[in-house]
Amino acid sequence: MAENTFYLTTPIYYVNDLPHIGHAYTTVATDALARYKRLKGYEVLFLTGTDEHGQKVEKAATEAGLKPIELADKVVVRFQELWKRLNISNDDFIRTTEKRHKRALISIWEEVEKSGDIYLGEYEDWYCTPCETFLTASQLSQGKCPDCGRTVERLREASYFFRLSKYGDRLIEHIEKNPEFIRPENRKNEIVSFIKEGLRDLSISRTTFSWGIPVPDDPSHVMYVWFDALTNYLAGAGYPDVEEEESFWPADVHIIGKDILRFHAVYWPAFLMSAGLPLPGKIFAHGWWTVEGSKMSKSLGNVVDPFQVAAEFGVDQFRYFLLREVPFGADGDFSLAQLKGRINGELANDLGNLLSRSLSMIEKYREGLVPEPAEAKDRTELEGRLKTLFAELPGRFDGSMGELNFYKALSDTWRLVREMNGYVEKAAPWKEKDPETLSNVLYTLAEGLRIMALYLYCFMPESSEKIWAQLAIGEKIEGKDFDSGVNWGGLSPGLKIKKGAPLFPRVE
Ligand code: ME8
Repeated sequence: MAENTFYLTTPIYYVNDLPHIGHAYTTVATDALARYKRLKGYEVLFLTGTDEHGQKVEKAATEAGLKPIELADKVVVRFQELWKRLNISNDDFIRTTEKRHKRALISIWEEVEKSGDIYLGEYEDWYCTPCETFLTASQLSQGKCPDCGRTVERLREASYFFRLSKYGDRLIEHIEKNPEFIRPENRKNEIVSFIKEGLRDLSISRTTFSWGIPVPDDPSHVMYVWFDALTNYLAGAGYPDVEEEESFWPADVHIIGKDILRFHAVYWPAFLMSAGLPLPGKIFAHGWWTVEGSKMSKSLGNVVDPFQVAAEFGVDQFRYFLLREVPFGADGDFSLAQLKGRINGELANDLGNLLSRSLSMIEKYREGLVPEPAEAKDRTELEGRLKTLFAELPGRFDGSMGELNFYKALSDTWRLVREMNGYVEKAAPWKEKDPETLSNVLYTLAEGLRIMALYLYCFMPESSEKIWAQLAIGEKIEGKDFDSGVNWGGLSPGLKIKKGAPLFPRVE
């Protein structure tokens, strides 16, 4: 693997449906981590894309009177537009209908076959088409799919099988030796129990439909959509053409929803072991969003359209809400009341006001010039407390980001935003008579804001850049070095600030 690189991925999303808030959630979270890693000096590969083969897509296309590729070509644009709209900084976008993906897929199939792990057999079981999953009778819930609750069909067909049963012990060993491999802990425990119940060989080809990549030397079969889809992560790293030392593979983290953990934490590592390839460093399964307390579903008509939320409330407001509302890993509920509460309470009041007050005072008392900090005369305690908190934040923040605990990274940062507000009240620059002390307070506010913007950048890139622009820093945060940037004292006195429109307007 190449040095100092960081490779992270989102799931590739099915093109049978339009993007919704769930897709936005995973991708925004991955974007936050990608942006953070870049600021930390890593060469990052952030991959997302679309999953375009399989029965589900074929069915949706037929229903829409389109060929599968026509449906894919249409829907993929919506995903790409959404990522642009949400300021997602993915370095690559992969579609499973691309040549590079097909090449990777055939290659891994051949490697797995060489290991003797593929055999031809016959498959008969229950199948849930929306979830593209075979289910045993005992997995059904009242005769229906346990995940989506929909009707299942009985399927019987000739099928190639992958010897998954052979990999149980090795998987358990890997999970035990690498405590960070499956996160969070409760999800890891579920996977461990699933493996310990005993793994059945896995059907990895289909003959009942044709929308997929044909099995090498037996084109009457197409590869199982999950075998196909998971390989995108290798294809995105240039497999099999890029040399190992040059490659971003293995991925550092696959970020996914809890619904697809088994595919990522059991099947995928087993395929990789069989092909003799290294395993990803971490698989993080986040929780599931409900909407105003109910499961999000087309039939209930409560599917949240991320384009609409962004248009109505703002991109950064939406991004902030998603990562601030619930700890990453836990389930959450999307409600307008909560969203508005966060926007008005935290973004508009705590942060937006702090910026506009601070800049107004610099305009009023120092003609808009960031003052030279002076040794505080009688305020050392106030500033001292604030500076100690600023000095402590990098370690805490890095720790939280390392665990993908975006919620904690944000709440710790917010604690400082609130401390800064408390500081303004106590320091009361509007009453200050001593010019040096006043300079010091104003500098402290501007410098605190500069640093806050660095912390918030990975969550709210556009607003953070605006804070820097208003402080007239003359450089962009993107491309900066985080570690030196968050040290106190980086703001140059003498800059002529440019107070702008309120950063986060209140919403009704
Ligand atoms: O599963 N809350 O694609 P998909 C939170 N193509 N996240 C949600 C969500 C919700 N209510 N609904 C969806 C697939 N998600 C496969 C993946 S990867 C090799 C192949 C998110 O379009 C969550 O990340 O059904 C989930 O894992 C993903 O969307 C499923 O997207």
